[in-house]
Amino acid sequence: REPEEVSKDTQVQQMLAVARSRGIETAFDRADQMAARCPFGSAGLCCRSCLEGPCRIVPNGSGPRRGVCGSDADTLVARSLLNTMIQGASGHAEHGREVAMALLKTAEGKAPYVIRDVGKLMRVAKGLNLEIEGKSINEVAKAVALTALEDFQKHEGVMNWIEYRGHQKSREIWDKLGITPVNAHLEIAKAVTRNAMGGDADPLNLLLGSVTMGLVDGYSGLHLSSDLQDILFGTPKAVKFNYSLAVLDEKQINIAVHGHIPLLSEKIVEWARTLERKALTVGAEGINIVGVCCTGNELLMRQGVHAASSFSSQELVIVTGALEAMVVDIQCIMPGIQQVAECFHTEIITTMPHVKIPGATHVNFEPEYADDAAREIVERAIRNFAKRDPAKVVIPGGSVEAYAGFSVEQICEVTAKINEDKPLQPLIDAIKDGTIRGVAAVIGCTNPREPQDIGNVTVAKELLKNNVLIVTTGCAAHSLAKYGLMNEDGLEACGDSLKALLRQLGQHAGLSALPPALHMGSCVDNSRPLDLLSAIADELDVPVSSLPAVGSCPETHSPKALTIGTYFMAHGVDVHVGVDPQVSGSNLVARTLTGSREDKEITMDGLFGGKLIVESDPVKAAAILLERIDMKRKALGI
Ligand code: BF8
Repeated sequence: REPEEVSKDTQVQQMLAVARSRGIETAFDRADQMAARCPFGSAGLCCRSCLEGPCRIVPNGSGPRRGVCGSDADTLVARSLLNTMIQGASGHAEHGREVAMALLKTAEGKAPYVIRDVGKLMRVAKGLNLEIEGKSINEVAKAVALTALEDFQKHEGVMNWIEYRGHQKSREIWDKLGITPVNAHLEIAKAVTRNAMGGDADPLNLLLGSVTMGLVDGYSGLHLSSDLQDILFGTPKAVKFNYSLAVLDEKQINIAVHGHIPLLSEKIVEWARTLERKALTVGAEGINIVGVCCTGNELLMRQGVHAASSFSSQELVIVTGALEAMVVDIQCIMPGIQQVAECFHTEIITTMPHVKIPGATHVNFEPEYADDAAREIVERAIRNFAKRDPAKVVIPGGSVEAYAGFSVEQICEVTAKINEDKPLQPLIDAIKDGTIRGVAAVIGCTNPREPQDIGNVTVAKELLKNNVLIVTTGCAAHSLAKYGLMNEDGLEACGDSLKALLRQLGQHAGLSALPPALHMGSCVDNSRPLDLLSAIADELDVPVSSLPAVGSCPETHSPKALTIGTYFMAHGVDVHVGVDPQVSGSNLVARTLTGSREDKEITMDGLFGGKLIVESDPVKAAAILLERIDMKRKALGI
């Protein structure tokens, strides 16, 4: 593909052309080389679960219809989907556990962090039914951390974070189906076991296992991480940042922070400030931290750190030739960054013992020694500045201003200026009278196989022009920021009633208007849209599934995005994916997920009220989402 075909972003196009002219290969090139997709894997019909195989079933019906053990296509596809879900849930659960350990060590005085949001700590403690009277901040923090860690240990009951955050009306359905998780690690181990050769062969039962993974992801991953990160680093408030590859600064030492957990990157921001003067001694004007992927989202939400790239173009940040270090933690880190870095002076620094890349430097991160690791990394970057080759520096021009930081707390702070007693009421009224036709969470990734940003931006614009309010997270948020949907210019994309409302609400936030796409954070912050929906559902005394709300993942690549989508569907929210979820090898599985079976009561839609919508054309996808929004409005009588 030509650069114009791989991305809507002209800076990405420019940097891809630079990379190609220098013989540097990136994910976009590798995606082209992988253009012919394996027909078995694409349909979910390849099984590598044991040494009788690998077995594969031909999607078109010719050849054997069962694997050696007797598993048919339905079982293979359901197992393959569950494998994907296990990966997604494990990634987010591990994120939550790491943060819980950091909070525990902070509360015990063993890690160099401070509790930045004591109010949120107390609210979370109360929500968990913990005693706070007469307790010190650290005592309460320790109790919250230990309650979080129980969600990886307990053997009876229900995960504490589901008791705390789960919507009661959804809980009733999960409990009745026997799929409510007890503890994240136990459920993940069970899912791996049931998926192994000789385990669960019932495709519908396996699909319920996938829903459990969605709930593990949602509660031990998303909610738990957002809550604890807010406690440690502060609950996001409206903040301005810049987006684009142009946020790299030729005159400064540039450090990219990439991955997901903000434990180390927050410290890097701190140490960059502390060591600023040292940068001057090597001829730089300062130290510039830029964000990539969800670590980038975490830092921009709380500190206004500028964001350079979403997932698919991560290697191009290095191709600018102006990056002294790229520091990575966990998830969504392409090993390809090392090959690209070897063409420049950039040092790739891995930081987690279970996420290493051959050829990269490893600086081990433990919360107890966070300062040592962050200091060493910043000092390495300062030393690397002298190795930069000015002849190789190409930084595109022009970046976009954007506003982020829209936590539920921040949204309610704005709406409380209209109705102090019932802050959600202005939003509910707007939904009821049609000023807001519906709410859509545009979330998920960018994928090197897909044209970058086109799906994310098109779905968002189609919905905005129909007065659907957009909330956004993850790399989709990067896409929307780039095209002005997080500043006042984005109002042009909105229908009249939504535009007027955003202007009215903006004045209460000290802005000329709220941005049409409200940036709620990283992928673990997909807890926030559901917290908002749960609170609205409570006010209306209806299930979340009754609300005119949808999710859309137009450009996903990650198992995590599919697990997040399942967590939304388990609450009754329809979810669109624009990329093939690789389940087409089984009609039974595909139609159960998409709600197109005759016996509706055993589809996702019939059981939970929300279904999967698979549509690669973003305009058609938006039309389907609007139909579903209108259907739910009608059922609600609004
Ligand atoms: O957790 S959106 S590409 S960076 S998986 Fe990855 Fe997808 Fe980006 Fe964040 Ni989420």
